[in-house]
Amino acid sequence: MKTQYTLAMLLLVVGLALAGCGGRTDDQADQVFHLRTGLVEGRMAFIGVGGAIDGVANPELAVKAGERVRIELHNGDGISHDLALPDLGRQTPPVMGRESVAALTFTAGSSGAYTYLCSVAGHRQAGMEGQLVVTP
Ligand SMILES: [Cu+2]
Repeated sequence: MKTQYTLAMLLLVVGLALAGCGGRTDDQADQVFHLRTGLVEGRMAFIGVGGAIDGVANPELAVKAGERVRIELHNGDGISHDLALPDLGRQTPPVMGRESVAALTFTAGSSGAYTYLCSVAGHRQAGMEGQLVVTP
């Protein structure tokens, strides 16, 4: 029963994440970034997976204004995390349990540097912080 409950919760979280896309799918994003949670040199981090950010801790996510951006957060350490962009009022649901995934899709607005971070208490201070950089 516990497994079924966990599965139901997972489907709910994925459903909510998809609902946040407004019906658009992964393919329709101009930029897709995959970040995996883990430890780098004893500090908590978002670690880039694939492309130019592969293996980079708290990579700078470079996008252009007006682009559709999707950030997928993969749980790599079994600790509860999320990814929040406080300046944009955006936040993924929490990823609880190893290999769970949550995503955030949005259209990049005005140029500037926006902090992304994990909002779980103490995690930003432990290292989970990076920048989304929007250029014209
Ligand atoms: Cu965290």
